[in-house]
Amino acid sequence: MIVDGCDLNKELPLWALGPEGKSITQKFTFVNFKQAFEFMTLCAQYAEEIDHHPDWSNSWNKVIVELSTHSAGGLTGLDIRLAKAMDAFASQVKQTINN
Ligand code: H2B
Repeated sequence: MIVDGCDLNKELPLWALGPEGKSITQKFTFVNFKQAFEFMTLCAQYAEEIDHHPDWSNSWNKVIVELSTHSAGGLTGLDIRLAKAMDAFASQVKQTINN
């Protein structure tokens, strides 16, 4: 599926398409709660900057994320932007803690 010029399979391979193609989801797994929360903090700051927010839940070292543009009733370029940032934050946090 292509959203705002982004081929989801190619550019966001870790994300799965939700029901009816109206959202994308990913389960992020970290080594512990501290790392998961560090990831969530980075995401929250970015979400505020772009005024676009994830639907998510956290259970210890796991963060389950669903992205969708509520006002549009489906996926937009803002979800793509947030998804790419979240992928980058996840690898940033994992490197920081593991090194
Ligand atoms: N986040 C998401 N995921 N979808 C929206 O439609 C949305 C949002 N709308 N964050 C924004 C906030 C809107 O409610 C505010 C008023 O700009």
